[in-house]
Amino acid sequence: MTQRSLVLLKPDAVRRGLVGEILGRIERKADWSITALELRRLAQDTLEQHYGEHQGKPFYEPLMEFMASGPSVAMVVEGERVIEGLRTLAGPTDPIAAAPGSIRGDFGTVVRENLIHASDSEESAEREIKLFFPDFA
Ligand code: IDP
Ligand code: MG
Repeated sequence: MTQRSLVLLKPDAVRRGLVGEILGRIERKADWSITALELRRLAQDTLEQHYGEHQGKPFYEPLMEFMASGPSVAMVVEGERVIEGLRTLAGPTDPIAAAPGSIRGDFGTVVRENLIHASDSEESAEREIKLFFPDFA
């Protein structure tokens, strides 16, 4: 089942020089491809739309501040079961609970700075791809 997902390598991943490492893990999955890729500082309104579901939660404001603290890498990944596959590759939200071998489990310690975002459903993926890459077919 071919799917697509919107992935963000968050500002901590860029700052810590982990982009190549994380991209490599995504690239090495059989039959997956990166079909759009850009390093950019995410605009406030883009972030508000992206994380709208979390508005009002205690972690929302610090999350917005963190996500605006430096450039991120935004990309579209396409291929066999990428939605579930990327969530597995990333590991659960809390990096301390994430298994070693996962991106968050290998490189993260605090929940906010957990290195990567990956779409959690096909519906989210379509919405997020439109938001981050409006010209993408
Ligand atoms: P996800 O990224 O695994 O889908 P979400 O629950 O959608 O996790 O939360 C979005 C992002 O908000 C997380 O990736 C993390 O950066 C941050 N976050 C979520 N829960 C907390 C928390 O309890 N404390 C601090 N930051 C949080
Ligand atoms: Mg989420």
